[in-house]
Amino acid sequence: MALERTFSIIKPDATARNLTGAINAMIEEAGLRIVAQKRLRMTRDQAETFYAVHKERPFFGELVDFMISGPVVVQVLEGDNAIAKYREVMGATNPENAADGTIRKAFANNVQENSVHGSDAPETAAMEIAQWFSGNEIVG
Ligand code: FUP
Repeated sequence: MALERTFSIIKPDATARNLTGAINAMIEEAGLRIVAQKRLRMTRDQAETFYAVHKERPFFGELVDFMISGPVVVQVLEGDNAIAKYREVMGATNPENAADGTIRKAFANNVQENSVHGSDAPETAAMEIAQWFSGNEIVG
């Protein structure tokens, strides 16, 4: 198995409910290592850049408003097959469809306020990590 890195966000609905530690525990229990982490408030420009792939979708404006509505925790996670593994730990985008034991099943409010983001492929993981972290902030 390949040692990979993926990019994660603990979203404003989760930081508002003091769930950073509970989510980090689920990440670590899954065998993923948090090799970089910082809490910040996204600017509108940063959120629009991050979600540029969804620019034409009807929910884009609301999604950006939500992502800048409160603090987030951005992270780099490392482990074997980290990208696919974290997608499994996160659960389906819509918590109504998320499996038991997943972060979104446990904590998400709805399809928009769904507590976490995780990269969906190696190329997006690399781009997303580079948007938020410089090399010397990531300590594996
Ligand atoms: P995911 O990769 O599971 O986060 O899902 P997507 O890339 O499909 O969607 C990215 C984000 O857009 C979701 F996390 C939340 C938001 N979204 C909505 O607000 N409404 C929708 O109908 C679909 C997605």
